[in-house]
Formats: sequence, structure tokens, C-alpha cells
Amino acid sequence: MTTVDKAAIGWSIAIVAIGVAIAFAGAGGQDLSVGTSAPQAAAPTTTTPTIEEPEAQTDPFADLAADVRESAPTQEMESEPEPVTEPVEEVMPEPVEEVMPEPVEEVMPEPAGPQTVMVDMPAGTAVPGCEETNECYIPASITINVGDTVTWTNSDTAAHTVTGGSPAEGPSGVFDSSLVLGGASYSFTFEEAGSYDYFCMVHPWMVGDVQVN
Ligand SMILES: [Cu+2]
Repeated sequence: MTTVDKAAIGWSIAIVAIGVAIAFAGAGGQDLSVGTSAPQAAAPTTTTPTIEEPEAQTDPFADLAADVRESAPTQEMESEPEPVTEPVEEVMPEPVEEVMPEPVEEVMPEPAGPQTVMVDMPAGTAVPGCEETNECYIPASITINVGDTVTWTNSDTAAHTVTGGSPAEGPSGVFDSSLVLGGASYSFTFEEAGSYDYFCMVHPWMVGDVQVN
């Protein structure tokens, strides 16, 4: 600023001196009137130096701009490596394994335990005739499973037997009730599969059979 002020003062002095010189040269005797007007006319010229003042003031800004330009490239150099960074591998989310509900094992209804099958020895079988309709044992033929039990009930007044075998071949020895009195019963559990014939040792016309699966 001080340099600018000095320059402005210097210019003003020079212009005033020139104006005075012109006034004296042109007007001659009218020195005062022209002398006073000369500075006014010269005043606009004084603005010329003032316009130049900003030029001097731009220097500091130019220096700053230069500094900025110098510093700018360094920042760019520093920022350039950033894009070069290796692309981050996208971490694929691991697919969530669907937890399949364990199939519930269907509990098959277990076949009922050993069964007991009833066979009746009806009244009147002590005399022949029931064999004609195969009703000396009712039912005369049954089918059961291994482990099942057959219970023969004597509904007759006479005693009968349930004897494994046949009238022709005799007792097999597998099972024999011996005499079953009227109202009594006999039970036998079959533990082996097979076909079992049986008969009444007292009344050989009485026959029946048990199929064991
Ligand atoms: Cu009998």
C-alpha cells in the first residue's frame, strides 16, 4: 500500500506540474483561472494510475494462485492411487441351508398283541350229525397268527376233547385237552406256524383245524 500511495502521489504531482505548465503556456496572464481548472481536467488522468493499482495488488493473489497450482498436482497425485486399489471382492452371502423338518416317522399301529380266538363246542355234538354241516366245532376252521391262543368252550352237557391229530392217524401229540366237561373250556397257544388238525377222542366225527400263520 505504501508503494501504491507513493506512486499515486508521484503521479498526482507530475500531473499537477504538467497542468500548471500548460496553464502558464496557454493562458499566459490568466494563470489563476486556468491553473485551478487544469487540475480538474487532469483529475481524470489521475484515475489512470489508480487503475494500475490493482495490477500491483494482483501479484499477491497471483502468488497465492501459483501456490495453489503447485499444491494441486500433489493432491491429485496422492488421490490417483485410490482408484487403483484392488476391487473389493464381493462377499457372497452364504446361502442359508434350509433346515428340512425331519419327517416324522409314522408310527404304524402295531398289530394288537396275541389274540384269543373262541371256538364253541355246541350242544348235541355227542351224537352224529354235526359233521354233516361241519359244525361240531364252531367255527370248525380258523386262521390265526403265531402267538395267538385258541380257547375252546364246551357248551354241551357231554364231555369232549380237543386233541391234535385226526381220527384216522390218531393224536399228534402237539396238544390235547383231555376231557373237557360241560361248561368248561380249554385253551392252547400256538407258537409255531403250520396247519393243525384236531378231533374229539370220544366222538370221532368231531373234527376241526387251526391254520397258524
Ligand atoms: Cu366229543
